[in-house]
Amino acid sequence: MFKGLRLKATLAVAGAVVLFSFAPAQANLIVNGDFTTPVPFNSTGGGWTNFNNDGAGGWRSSGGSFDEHFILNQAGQAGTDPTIQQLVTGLVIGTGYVITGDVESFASGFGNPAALSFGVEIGSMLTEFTRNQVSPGNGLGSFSVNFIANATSMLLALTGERNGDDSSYRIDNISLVRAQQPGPGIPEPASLAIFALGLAGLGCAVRKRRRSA
Ligand SMILES: [Ca+2]
Ligand SMILES: [Ca+2]
Ligand SMILES: [Ca+2]
Repeated sequence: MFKGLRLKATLAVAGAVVLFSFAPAQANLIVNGDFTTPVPFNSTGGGWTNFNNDGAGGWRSSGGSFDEHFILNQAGQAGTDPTIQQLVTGLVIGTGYVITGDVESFASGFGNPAALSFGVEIGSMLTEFTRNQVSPGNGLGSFSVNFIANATSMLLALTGERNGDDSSYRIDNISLVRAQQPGPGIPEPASLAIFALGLAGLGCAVRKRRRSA
């Protein structure tokens, strides 16, 4: 009996390994998302275009929690925001994607941690975050934005100091990948639950019929 149990457990583990190994690794569509290649100041290079940064902003070889990264800073200018952007190509229209990145507050004495000062814009879809959300306690944090592609090429723009606030950010490890979808033939948890409910209902119906017979 114990042998049978052990065999069942082994088969279950093997099954899980097979399922996970079928999940394909999603390719990052961002060029130089880890900023290993330098990005020239307020110019285009290393996959990115950046503008509205002051001398305290721009590409850095190290600093804070990061190795090579980028600082969004413009001394709190009200009318403009420090920006870095990249045209993402190879998107499939109607497909879901997720944008993620690491964020850390830079010069945390400036700005309001509760203001919407960090922006992630893909095409015309803008998501704004507060410093409290992306860099809790001014420490190392992250952001995540989901979207559905409405064009094969879309402009991704990351901005700091939004809405007149002076909060500035170090950013690194920017990624844009296809959102994970359940593989073919693997039922979603929701449909499994509906199936289980259906079975239970069938059981009740059979029992009722037996009782009334
Ligand atoms: Ca880096
Ligand atoms: Ca600004
Ligand atoms: Ca600033």
